[in-house]
Amino acid sequence: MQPSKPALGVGMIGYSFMGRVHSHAWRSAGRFFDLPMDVEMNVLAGRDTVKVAEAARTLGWRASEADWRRVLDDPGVQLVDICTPGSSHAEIAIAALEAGKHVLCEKPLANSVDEAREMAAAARRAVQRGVLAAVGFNYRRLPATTLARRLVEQGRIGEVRHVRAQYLQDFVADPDFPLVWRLRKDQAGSGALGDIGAHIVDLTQFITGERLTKVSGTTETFVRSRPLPDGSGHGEVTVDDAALFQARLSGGGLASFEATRFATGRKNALRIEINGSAGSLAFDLERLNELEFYDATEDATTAGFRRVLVTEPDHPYLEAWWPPGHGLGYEHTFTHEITDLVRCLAAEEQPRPSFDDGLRVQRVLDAVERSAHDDGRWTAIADDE
Ligand code: SOE
Repeated sequence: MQPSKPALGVGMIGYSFMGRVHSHAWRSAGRFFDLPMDVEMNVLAGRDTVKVAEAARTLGWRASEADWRRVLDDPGVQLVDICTPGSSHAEIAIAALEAGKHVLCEKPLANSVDEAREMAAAARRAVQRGVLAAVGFNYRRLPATTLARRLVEQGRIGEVRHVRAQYLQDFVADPDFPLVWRLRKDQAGSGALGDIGAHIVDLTQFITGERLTKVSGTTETFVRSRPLPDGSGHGEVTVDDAALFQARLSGGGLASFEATRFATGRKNALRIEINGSAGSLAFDLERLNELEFYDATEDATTAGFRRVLVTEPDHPYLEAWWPPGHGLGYEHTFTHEITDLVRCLAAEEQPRPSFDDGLRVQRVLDAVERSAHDDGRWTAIADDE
């Protein structure tokens, strides 16, 4: 008989888009990967008693709760998964860590550097008590992006000279799209910058292993007034619709970033190209099972970008999935995120990205905003304390 595994009771807060994908991941991780703990989806919390009970039933949670604080008192919960808008991340995460619960928090970590700094400090205190915290930058968990990181680490593209990163969406391009929480600074912190720009900043730092050291940027809000969701009139858009910035990297390279919700026709197009002294890599989320690789050391008569189909069992995470050529999707990034997290918890190791990694991204977002308010002045990114 197999020895029984320790249980990991999970309490999740929030059940819209992110809550739904996280639920799928909590349910599937242990069915495809050999996890060292048994995940129990114990309680789902949300403000509306009826809706959260219905969501718990549909998404596979054992119980529901209308007050997130009660999740923190629940002895059956060892980990709190935060899938709420950014305005409540700091309060919930700090309270959960103080209550001795591990935390997984959706990105971006917070709505401001001050909040992120407090969260990172709480995580550093918690780790002394064996309590761990991670932030959910899910695109690190794709086989293709993890392979890209490994190739950079192995020196296959040499020294990083350029990063060209874009995250393009168009879901608010229609001026009649309502003033949802993602368009309100008090709830979301920022717009395209924090929502999707944060992903390409994290991915750049993850793949290259370098940091952004200074930025120069500009932001724009194209549609400044939108219909309120309840139909009672119009309200002001208080976040950016688009952000463009350039950066210097700690290894001496240059990087450019574009995050927009106004790229009509582009639904969820995250693209990143890295040019190194010995070759290049290119990734496009709309073709997420592929990685382009150019090896500049090859004979010039036959060298060229080759499309690597990242579906082999020896590719990252692929040991658990389908035969070669049978690709993965968006949801698998979260399944891999949960798998890596549970393995770290069982090994009592700090999961990555940590709250310190989240704070580093928050500092970049903040520097871009300050630069944009000062006509694009180059703005240094403070080192972490
Ligand atoms: C909406 O813009 C959104 O869902 C982001 O919040 C996610 O982080 C991104 O993965 C997809 O787009």
